[in-house]
Amino acid sequence: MLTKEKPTSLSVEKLKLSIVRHLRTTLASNEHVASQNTWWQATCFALNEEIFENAWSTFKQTRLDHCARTVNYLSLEFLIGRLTTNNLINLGLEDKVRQALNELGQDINAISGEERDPSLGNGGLGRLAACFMDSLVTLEYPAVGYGLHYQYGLFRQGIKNGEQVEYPDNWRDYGYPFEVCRSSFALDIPLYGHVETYYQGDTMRKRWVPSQYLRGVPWDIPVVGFEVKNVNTLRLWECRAVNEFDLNQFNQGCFASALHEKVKAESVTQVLYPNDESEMGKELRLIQQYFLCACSVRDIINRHKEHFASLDNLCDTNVMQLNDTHPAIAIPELMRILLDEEGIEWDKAWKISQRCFAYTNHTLLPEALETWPVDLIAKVLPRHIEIINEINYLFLSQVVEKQWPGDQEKLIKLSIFEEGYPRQVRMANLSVIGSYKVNGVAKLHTQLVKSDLFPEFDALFPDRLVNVTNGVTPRRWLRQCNPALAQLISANIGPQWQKDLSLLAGVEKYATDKKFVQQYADIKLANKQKLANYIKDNLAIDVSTEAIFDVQIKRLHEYKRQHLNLLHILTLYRRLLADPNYDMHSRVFIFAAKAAPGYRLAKDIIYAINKVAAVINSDERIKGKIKVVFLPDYSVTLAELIIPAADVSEQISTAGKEASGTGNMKLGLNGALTLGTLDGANVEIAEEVGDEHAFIFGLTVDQVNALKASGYRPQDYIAQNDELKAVVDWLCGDKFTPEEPGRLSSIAHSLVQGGDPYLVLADFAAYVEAQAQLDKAYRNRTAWLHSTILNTARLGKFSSDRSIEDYVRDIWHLKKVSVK
Ligand code: GPU
Repeated sequence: MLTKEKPTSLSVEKLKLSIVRHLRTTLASNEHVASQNTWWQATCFALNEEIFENAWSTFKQTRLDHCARTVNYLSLEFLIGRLTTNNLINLGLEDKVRQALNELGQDINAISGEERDPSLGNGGLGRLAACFMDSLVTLEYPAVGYGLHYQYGLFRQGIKNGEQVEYPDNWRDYGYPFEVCRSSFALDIPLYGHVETYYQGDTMRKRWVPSQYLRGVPWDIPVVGFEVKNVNTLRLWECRAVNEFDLNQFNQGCFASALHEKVKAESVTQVLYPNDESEMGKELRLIQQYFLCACSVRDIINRHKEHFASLDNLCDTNVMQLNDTHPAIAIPELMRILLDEEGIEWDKAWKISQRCFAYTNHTLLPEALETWPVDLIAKVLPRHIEIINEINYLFLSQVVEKQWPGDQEKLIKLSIFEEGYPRQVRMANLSVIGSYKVNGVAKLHTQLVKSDLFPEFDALFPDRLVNVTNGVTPRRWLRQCNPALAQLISANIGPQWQKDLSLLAGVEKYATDKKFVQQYADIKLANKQKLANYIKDNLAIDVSTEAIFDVQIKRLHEYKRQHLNLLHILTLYRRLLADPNYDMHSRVFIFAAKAAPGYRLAKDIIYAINKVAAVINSDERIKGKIKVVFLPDYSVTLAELIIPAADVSEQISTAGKEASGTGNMKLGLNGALTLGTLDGANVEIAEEVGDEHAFIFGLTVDQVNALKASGYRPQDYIAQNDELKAVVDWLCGDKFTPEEPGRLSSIAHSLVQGGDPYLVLADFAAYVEAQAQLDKAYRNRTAWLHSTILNTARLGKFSSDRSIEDYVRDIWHLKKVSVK
């Protein structure tokens, strides 16, 4: 019912033969001795036989279609999650492979469980890139994802005595069966050195004389389309030394220093920086960014040049999408190639370059807007800083000065350079100036990009800034993570929703159908039971599926306000202690979140959640009315377990701070009701689902701005609210940390003396009230189930397929290439 059988020559018999053949000839094992992990690898290799053929067909077909325009998605992060089940579903082979493995005495679930999460991203930005790759290939658009082949992905999180501890994530350890090293496409990338001027006839030319090279080796991961033959490529660059070691030094007995270059080069793609939404200014990070861009731009040009002698028409065959400013150095890199290597004059080069780039902005947070010290760029990329200078000079003198003659303030604000000590390069300004389109990721966010972040750019280039609201792939975030619900939907409206999520609207009429409602409720209950079992097995906490499963899962950040959630939990706890008969439905508060290793307050909040959890969970006086669960090591795989089990989706960022959010979409689709502020895509979610089927609370962007402008005084809120005062005081004492009094006071301190930059206290009362409404609403079971089903039915807009069609229509202008 769920899958249309695709024309594939793979039968159960053939799959069995293939899996056993790989056990024996690829993996040097056999069906009698193979470990589960070996079985898993053999299964992947059997799938690859189909996948790699289709990848070649897709590549060839794109060339045959006159080199149809390809989008190159440049991103420092691709948070793809496990691929085994995803590939099985997309290939339409789930049932056959289950049967094949079954007949070989193996269990498909156990085998897919052998895969480690490739967690090559931090959070929303990296996961969005992965959803977009899934949609692009499923919609049959030519696309290449370009990223880095980190040896270590995002750290694994452990919790020790309540505190986050970080462990290395060696995700590929002894290899990863879905990737293939394409050494024939390796490239050498220049670095450091100086710039020379020389004459070619009468024309003065420049050339970069680098003092070092790095080798970029591509690893390709196939991206399998759903119910289509198309397979696109995710190409991840690994950095290696050009020379393995220094033979001279080696022969003189200096073994360690002979290896120095190798070790240094390999450090470039050793590890993903774990900082979400904060810039770092580290030389190695700049080199990572440049390394990705240089390898990818060179690769794109090489592909183009197989069919065209010049780069004049590069924008006809390619567009490069910058996933935030992280790969913005690609702009001066392409300019350098056009000017210095191709000998194209500036104006023409700029026209070509500008038509190739588009930039997605993912944040308004000032600390996340990247800047690099001019001196650092000048040292690492001496030619690029000259080009950036020239871009800036021409922009200020020819564009800004024309529009606002003599307006010094505009020049200061729009310059790519931020004056000061040290002088900095503003990557966002470079990206806006160097791109033909710039987009925000939700309606509200794009409005704010236009009105607050780049108002002058919007005035200068009125058609440049556009909105593309984010989306999530329904294949992973409904079909794969919630197979029972997917099955139920398909049984009633047919399976087409998987490729056109707007068809979920057809579910609406079943929201009052007794049988459907009961089945929907049974599925939610079963999903809750599965999560409850996991919680019991991993944390030894008993939770009842009768309780409301209230979920906040995302990176830990002050602006996301996990501490607002915590203050509410403390408030309920106090009420229960004061009155054991306090009337509330039982609740399980579920958190999962990683904190950047250097973000002290974020780690303190994790510690506080765990300490509060320990006290509350073991307090028999409250009879299990509240349970607090912090699930360690949040990942794509863990999200796939939690999301289908959620009743409530906490989306409580300070209005204006969350660009979009995408967990809000995943949770809503799976029937959780949103408890959220009017921020990011929450606004559009509430619009789609209807205010009566969500719990919207708190200050709006305008109210936040007005409050800040009038001089926000957090103490006033404490003075006016005894409950708030009491729970903030709790954090300062020893209630939850008897061995270390005051250990949680940093949180209280940030809220009071620290000025409460994210207005937690200002929104507290409204949040507690919204929570009370929600509690009441949950107890009307019929009405709640109705709202829940309407959430599934009305969120079809938030498919990444729709986002991709928006990008194609408004920015990329791609044609589909169908593989037959
Ligand atoms: N986002 Br910038 C990240 O996850 N990491 C970043 O470095 C930056 C943005 C997120 C936004 O916070 C989130 O609101 C958005 O939904 C997501 O990008 C995808 O656009």
